Amino acid sequence: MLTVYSDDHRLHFGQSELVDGKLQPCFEMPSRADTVLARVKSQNLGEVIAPKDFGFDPIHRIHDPKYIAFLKGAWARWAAEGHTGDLVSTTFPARRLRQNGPIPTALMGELGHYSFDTEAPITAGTWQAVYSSAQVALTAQDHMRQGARTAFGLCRPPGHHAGSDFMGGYCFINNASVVAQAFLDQGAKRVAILDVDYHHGNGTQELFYKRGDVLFASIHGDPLVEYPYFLGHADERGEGAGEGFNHNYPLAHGTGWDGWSAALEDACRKIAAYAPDAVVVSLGVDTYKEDPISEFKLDSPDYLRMGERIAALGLPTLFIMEGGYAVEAIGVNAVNVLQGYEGAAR
Ligand code: Q9C
Ligand code: ZN
Repeated sequence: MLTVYSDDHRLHFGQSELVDGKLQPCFEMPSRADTVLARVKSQNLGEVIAPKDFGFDPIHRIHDPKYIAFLKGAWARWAAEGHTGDLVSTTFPARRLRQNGPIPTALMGELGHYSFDTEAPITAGTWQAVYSSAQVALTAQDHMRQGARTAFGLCRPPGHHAGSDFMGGYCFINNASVVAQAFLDQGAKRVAILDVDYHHGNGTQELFYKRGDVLFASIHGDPLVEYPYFLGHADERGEGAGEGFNHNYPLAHGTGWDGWSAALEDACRKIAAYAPDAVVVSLGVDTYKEDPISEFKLDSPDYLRMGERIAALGLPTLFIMEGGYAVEAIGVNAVNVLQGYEGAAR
């Protein structure tokens, strides 16, 4: 399996995140991608290539160009104001504040408009890393356009919490959604996105909620008790043309492979019935038993089984890296999914 990877991810290095009222090092750190890349190489998964540049058009198919322009320019504005620390929003337009009023002109106000939490810090190199992460995904997708059955976009930063015009949860551009749209724009009739990250892919759900050409299935911690809290319940089934094409599997803290794989089985049956031309997997491995911010109990061999079940769909499948914070283990776990897939696909 081809892997696409860029060193540019290192340019995004948030200094801290608020945990228990204290600033601690960000869980979403550069060493995550290094660990996964090292495992790809040590297992001889296949060739590793650098991304090509597909420009802004495929990104603008998913995200509001005003949001993207804001992301691109935010650090320069912040630095021009004399700041040196990470740029992080602290104010958000909650219910009964104006959601669609005038966009603030002050940097901090505009940032709040385009954010839903404090967990996507903008640093000096964030834009370049985010842009390259999207190009990593698009280059893996392009490999499949040329005929490959599968590919791995080793994206960092991750993307599935980012929506049409907002960042949050370590995410800025929704890489999985960008490549799903690219498949459609190249002639696919239907694409399924299977999100196996521990957290609900709220951004991806929002982007395709009213559309019938993308099915979204997500297995995640129950939002009653887990981030991102405000989306991801089982009764969210899609709207309008999207009715019946959104499938959420909220699971309790403590869920292990038995409960998790039952949800995967159901999701895979829904995907098979939908008969998509391609599957995009939002590959988070924060379901691991030792993940520092998560509460599922998957073990490393379970990820082989996960890959095998996905392969049994018999569909072209593009894997896009999302979360996973047990840095030592995420290489083994992510590559186990890919090797499980290839073992069964062969
Ligand atoms: N301080 C992804 O896995 N914080 N994002 C949760 C821990 C946000 C996770 C609380 C977690 C975002 C891509
Ligand atoms: Zn996650």
